[in-house]
Parts: sequence; C-alpha cells; structure tokens
Amino acid sequence: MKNDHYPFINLPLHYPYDALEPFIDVKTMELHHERHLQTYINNLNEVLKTRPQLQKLSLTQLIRSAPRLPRELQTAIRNNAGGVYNHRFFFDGLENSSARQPSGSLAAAIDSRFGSYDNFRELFKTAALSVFGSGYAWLTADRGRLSIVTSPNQNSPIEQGLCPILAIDVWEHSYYLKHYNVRADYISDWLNVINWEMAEKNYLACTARAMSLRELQNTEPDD
Ligand code: MN3
Repeated sequence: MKNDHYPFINLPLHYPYDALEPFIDVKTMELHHERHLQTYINNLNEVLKTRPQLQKLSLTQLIRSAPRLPRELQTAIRNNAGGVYNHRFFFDGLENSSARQPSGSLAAAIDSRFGSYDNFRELFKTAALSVFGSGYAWLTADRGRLSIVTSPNQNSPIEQGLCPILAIDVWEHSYYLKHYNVRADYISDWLNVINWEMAEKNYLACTARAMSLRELQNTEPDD
C-alpha cells in the first residue's frame, strides 16, 4: 500500500466517483472519500504528531500494536488507523466491471468452503445485515482458511491476524443518500461492484503468507 507511514494523506481513488453508478451513487462516493476518510486521516495524523515512536510504524503495524498500547491511545489508534486502513481496503475493493462473480483460485476456494458462490453470497449478506450499528463485514483467510467475519466500528480483523480478502462498509454513511435505511438493498447493489480481480490478488497474498508462516513453524528447531 502506498503512503503507508505518517504523515498520512488521502490518496485518490483509482476510479472516478461516478464509476459505481447506478449501484453506489456519485455523491455518496465523494462524501465518503473526501470527508469521512479525510477525517480519519486528519485524526490519525493528530494522534501521531507528538509520538515519534509510533510514527515509525506502518498503518498495519499501528493496528496490530493497538492491544499493547495504553488504553486511551489504544482506542484512538483502533478507531483512526482502523478507519484509514478499512476505508482504503473497502474503496480498493470496488469497481464497476462486467465480472459479477469470482474466478480462478478464489472462486474454487469459495466453492469448496461455502458450497457455491450463491451460497457464499447469502451467508455474506446475512453477516453484513447482522452488524448492529456501524461496522464492516469481511471475507478473510485465517491461515489460508476462508471465513466471513464482522467487525464493529472501525475495528479491523488484521488486529487479530486475519488476512482480509473482501470488505463491505455498512456504516450508514455508505448508503443513506441512495438506499436510505435499507441496508439490504445496499448490500445487493454492492455485490455488483466487487473488484474480483483485487479480491483474487488479496486471496493469493493471504495464501502465500499462510504458507510462509507454516514453513517458519516447520523449520523452528525442537528443543
Ligand atoms: Mn465509511
């Protein structure tokens, strides 16, 4: 990921704000990126401004270090580093393409874990609907094994060492202008704008990481 260290800046999206029409509207995308994400970036920079030790950490290192930080700082990092990471991940995972479902090795893994893509879609919708209040639903890999998880607020599954493949932001600001309070309609629309190529790349990176972790464990000397 580019701009991985303090000071954080709001990188432009790799598509125009109207690219996801009619599924996600231009105004929502503009406000979501230019105001909501910008606020997390500003707040994160503010938290780090007086903490040179933390400025050395990458965005993912900041999130993973949160549980070991003093309580007050823990919340600030979880909310704001999480808010930057999760939004970037969510935005990168979107595109308006003709590919409406996964292909390649991710498609095979989804079939083998969830039975079929249709079944996965239903399970994922149910999970995303079940988030009470604000949060995210994710497809992650845990040591290579796919699982659907949810996270409240801006908590990120990378804090627990899960490897994210796909995410939907279900905070109301993600959909209220177009879908009002009907989160189910937004989820159905989001399913049409998943960047499956990116998800496949994420999946392959997760698999490679799980393999190298396993190799590390296997080569540890017995004592
Ligand atoms: Mn958001």
